Amino acid sequence: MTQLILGPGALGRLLALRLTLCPAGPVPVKLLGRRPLPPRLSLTTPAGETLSRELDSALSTEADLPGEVAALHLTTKATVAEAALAPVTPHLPPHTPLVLWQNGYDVQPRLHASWPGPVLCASTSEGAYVVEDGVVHAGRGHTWLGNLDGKHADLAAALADVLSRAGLPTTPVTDIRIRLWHKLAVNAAINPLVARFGIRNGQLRDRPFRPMVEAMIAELAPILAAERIPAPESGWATLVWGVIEGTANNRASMLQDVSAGRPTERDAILGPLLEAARRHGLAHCKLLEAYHGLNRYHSARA
Ligand code: KPL
Repeated sequence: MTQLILGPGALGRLLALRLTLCPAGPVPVKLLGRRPLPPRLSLTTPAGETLSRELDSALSTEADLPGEVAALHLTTKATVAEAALAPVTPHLPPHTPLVLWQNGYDVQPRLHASWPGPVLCASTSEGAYVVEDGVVHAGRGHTWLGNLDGKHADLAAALADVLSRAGLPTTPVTDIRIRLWHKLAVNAAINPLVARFGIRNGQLRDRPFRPMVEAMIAELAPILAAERIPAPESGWATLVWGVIEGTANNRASMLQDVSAGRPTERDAILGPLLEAARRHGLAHCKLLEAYHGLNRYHSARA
């Protein structure tokens, strides 16, 4: 059965190529996008090796879908996830499992409620970026996979096995909601700041940015507590500074979006925090509101 991947950005290409190149034998894959893809795509591994393969790809607007779909992996940005899904949905059996790979916590609860088949969410720390003819797998990470209600454990375990064998280590979990919120908290503390000031993640360790990160964490922590998201054992600050350290050389995704003039994922990352703050009657969230209020395409030099 085919793994259908909708969204040929860095993550979609990484999934498609890793599955195709699976050492235990190629996993059937079809990659869907809005624009035609080159017939051959290359994967540069973290060790610097480049492998290229022909991939089965198609336009997501066409009904040319495989008969038997193991799962539909939605790998677009959160900003376009539902629009990308709409033209494909009528051509799939309603029981098709859907796997959501988006950042933040915006489309996940909505599609969890509206998709007729099983829905899993993935949270990944794999690092990858698009190059013209493929993708660079820049940093190895880990992926967690689960259903927001802790259901479909067998499906999560089976898919985790397929991904792990293909070189993307994946663990099925029953607490994916908490893991998505943890990643959201890290993204909220890092991404708006680096996008606003046009800096790499590591520069947040220096003045004048360091106190800005601390102020963001101070604003986030009570909202997460009110939302009953348990803090990591070592605390939010340790989690955030650990990610900043580990990704010091990165240009974060929101900075890349801003630099390329694309809409940012501010609604998926800051939106749920602001919504939770309002719902729990928490006082004015000065920083979150200010960063959310910046233009959708705000300039890194604004
Ligand atoms: O996930 C990231 C992103 O760029 O969106 C971080 C963790 C901030 C790493 O760059």
